[in-house]
Amino acid sequence: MAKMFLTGNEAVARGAYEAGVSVSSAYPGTPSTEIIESIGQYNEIYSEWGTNEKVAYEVAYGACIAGKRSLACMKQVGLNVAADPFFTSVYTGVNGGFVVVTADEPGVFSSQNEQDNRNYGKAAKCPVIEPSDSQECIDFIKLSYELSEKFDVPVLFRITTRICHTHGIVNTSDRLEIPKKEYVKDSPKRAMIPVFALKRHEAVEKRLSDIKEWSDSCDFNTVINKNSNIKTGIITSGNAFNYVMENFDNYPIFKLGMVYPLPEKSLIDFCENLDEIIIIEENDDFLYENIKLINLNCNIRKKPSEFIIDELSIEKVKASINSKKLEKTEFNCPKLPPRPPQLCPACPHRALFFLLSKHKLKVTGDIGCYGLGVLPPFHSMDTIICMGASITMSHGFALAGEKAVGVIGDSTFFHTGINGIINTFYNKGVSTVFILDNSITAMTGGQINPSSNTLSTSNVDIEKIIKAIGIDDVKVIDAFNVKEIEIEVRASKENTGLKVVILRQPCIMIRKEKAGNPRKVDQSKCIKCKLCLKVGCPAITMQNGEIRIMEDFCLGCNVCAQVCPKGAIHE
Ligand SMILES: Cc1ncc(C[n+]2csc(CCOP(=O)(O)OP(=O)(O)O)c2C)c(N)n1
Repeated sequence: MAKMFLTGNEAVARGAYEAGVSVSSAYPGTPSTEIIESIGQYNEIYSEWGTNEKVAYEVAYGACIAGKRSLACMKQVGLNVAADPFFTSVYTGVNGGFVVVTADEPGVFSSQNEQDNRNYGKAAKCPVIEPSDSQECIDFIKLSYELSEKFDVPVLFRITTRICHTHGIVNTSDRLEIPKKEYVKDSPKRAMIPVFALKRHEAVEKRLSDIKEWSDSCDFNTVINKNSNIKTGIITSGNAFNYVMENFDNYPIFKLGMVYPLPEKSLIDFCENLDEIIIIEENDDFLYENIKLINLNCNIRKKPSEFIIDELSIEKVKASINSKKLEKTEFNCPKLPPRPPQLCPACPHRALFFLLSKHKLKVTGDIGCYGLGVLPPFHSMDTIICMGASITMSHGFALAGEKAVGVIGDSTFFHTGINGIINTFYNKGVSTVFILDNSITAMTGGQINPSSNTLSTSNVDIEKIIKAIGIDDVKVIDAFNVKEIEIEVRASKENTGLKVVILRQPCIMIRKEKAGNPRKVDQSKCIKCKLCLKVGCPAITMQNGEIRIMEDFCLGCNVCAQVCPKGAIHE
């Protein structure tokens, strides 16, 4: 029973290890990424990066049906991509235990929306578990595998950014050695043709009511201060529980570790001698809406509606419980200078965005480091909706009489872009698609993808895929070659078919050496037109009326030198 100091994500990995998990798969996405990275240290668990969340889900689920305890992990929007297998796997049940982790993002630090995936549990009729700290990440993961196998059901394990990234001291245990379960063919249970699916729906409803009954005695839920004299009780879960404990730890508290289905009898019992309860939860009023349906013998309150948006805080919880206005705590510490996110020096995405901006093209964008193309100095992305939407929306723009180029990265291309490009081609769409192939999934910290060259994975060449689809008009260009890219950017305005331009240079974070020697400004030639500032490189500044390149920062991509109209920038 060693003690360790683990983040929630590391604790989920540890929990999976201790629970005897054998197979895990994920697609990276903040705040979930470190789970699989941390699982990498346990040789007993096979882990891989899937090409998207649906793929990762199905790989892990396949291992579960074949008989091994398995795990799939994703960020909240990842479950949208994996929703199809998720819903039906609740019908088809498990063999080895199966847990899917959804890492939600109250506060939207690095996502495209703030969806609350507890709703998915209810919609899919799947139990939802929510831990409040690292210890519970370990304990609840282990309990989740027991729940999964006891009721023959996948379990949705919901964590949020603060739980994922906060360290806590945990007690660890040895790994359970779980033998592989025998695989026995059972098509009526697992092959969902309509006639079988209808039958399985019956089983799903029956199972849900069994889990509901069991939840009254399960180890996920805890009551604190049951005999307090305070007549206002608090029902809470997840990280909201931690905020509650800061100021209201003497209140009667019902801490839900399983937030769906709800333990009705226990909640009725909890409220018996209370005048009112207040429900403290982050994002949607999910618990409130469901608890309202139970016949509780007291008044039920919830947080103010505006707190559905963004994270909760100690102050917001105080304001909710005391029905007072929100007081903002002013911390007495120096304000940090604002640091807007920027593309790195020698980022291979820079030249394209400079040119898209220069030529004022409409751009249907995608999700990756190149999302920074939305911000100054480029202002060049018109849309970012979800992974893969750049290619498909560019096709849609053309159908509505607007020309927009699609811009997508390599990881996102393999994620869902590949379906879109096949769709545009087979529907004879008109579009220019720029694929930024930096051979890595940079945005989430540099995970490998099929474009990466590693010894343990096979490399997939995007150009060969594009050609294999049947698209002849494909070009591969050096991502630092401003002149050649500009030819393609200009040509996109007149394009009458489907053209794919692959811009290739490795991400600066995976280069073994600088792209080139640092550049310098020849002040005698510089006319201070500031065009070089428009490439948005952190190494280029204006000091005392002169353009300067910070030598230590410059990694020698030479994009600024190509942009300078006077040849004033050189090695
Ligand atoms: C459905 C979904 N899954 C995962 C993410 C997290 N995420 C954001 S961008 C990205 C991939 C970026 O890789 P790539 O397209 O190669 O661009 P790069 O960052 O390397 O420039 C990922 C995994 C997300 N936003 N949405």
